[in-house]
Amino acid sequence: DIATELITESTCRQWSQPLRRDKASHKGSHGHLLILAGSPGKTGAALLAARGALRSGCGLVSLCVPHLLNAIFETALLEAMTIPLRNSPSFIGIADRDHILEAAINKKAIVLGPGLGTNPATAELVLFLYQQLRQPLIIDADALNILASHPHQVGEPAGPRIFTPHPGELGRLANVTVREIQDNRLAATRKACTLFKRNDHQIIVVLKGAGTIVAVDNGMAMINTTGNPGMATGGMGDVLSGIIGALICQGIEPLQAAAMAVYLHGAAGDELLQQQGVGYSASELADTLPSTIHTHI
Ligand code: NPW
Ligand code: AMP
Ligand code: MG
Repeated sequence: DIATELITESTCRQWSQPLRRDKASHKGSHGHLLILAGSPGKTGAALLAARGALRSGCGLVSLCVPHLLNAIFETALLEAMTIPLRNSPSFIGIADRDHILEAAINKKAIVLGPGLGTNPATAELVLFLYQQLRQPLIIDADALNILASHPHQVGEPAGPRIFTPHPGELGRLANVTVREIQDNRLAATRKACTLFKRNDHQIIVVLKGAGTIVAVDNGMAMINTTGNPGMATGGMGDVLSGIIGALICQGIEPLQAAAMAVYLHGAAGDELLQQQGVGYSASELADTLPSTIHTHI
């Protein structure tokens, strides 16, 4: 039968060796993450992804931002760098492609989608980057919606692809109802991996929600054991995308990074629930990650 495992503290510890820091390590030793996210009204999503990444130990974080929004990003997050894109004031689009490809050169992973918007020029860019980027790409939110609305234009990926849908987003991608997904979350996640499989590059799907599932295109799937309904609030998924990116940047393989990220994300939520009850925020969850990682890993 096909393997299904639980994601627990002990499984995560088996993968954690790359997180142990050499005494003389420097910021360049822990990877540089590129985030393409945020649009007017949804700058928070990009900031939360960056915060999730920084709080899980990423060496450097850079955000590609439409130039009108640059001051917001630079003021809101001191530790992340920004790359203001010149072609359109308020969205990231295909006209920025050369600038983005250049920015991607020294990055170890790329997060694409939180709060990105679905402008047609943005859609063209997402479809282009899906095929071009060789690094692991974490595809979330509006990037998922864009792929869902252009199924015949989704080409061959040039590197590993990690999809992080909630059931609503997976429903759009797979053209099925949320009910059908929730009735058999494991099968829906496994099937989603095959939907996008085009070549040897790994396809990983993370189906979020209570009991998050992480599946890979060879049939292997894992079920998370952490998390609670206090996490059902805006911005939580945006933080997760940043954690996955940060763990890949620090040298963990994409599949393990996805599984470890959902475990730590849920464990941070569990700690906050215990300390203060429901009502903790996504940015608080990000800020809890250092102690969560210290405790569990
Ligand atoms: P319903 O309502 O139950 O029928 P959307 P979004 C379903 C950004 N954000 N189980 C749900 O179905 C994001 O990054 C920005 C079952 C509903 O139809 C995105 O870019 C923030 N169903 C953008 O906003 C903070 C579930 O999915 C639909 C489910 C839109 O993202 C907030 C809702 O999903 C946000 O992160 C579950 N567990 N979860 C910011 N501060 O900038 C969801 N559904 O329409 O994709 O909208 O997820 O809010
Ligand atoms: P998003 O909908 O993209 O903001 O993602 C929500 C995040 O919160 C995902 O990581 C979910 O797994 C998590 N989450 C939401 N509701 C629950 C729940 N009831 N139990 C556990 N985790 C949840
Ligand atoms: Mg989301």
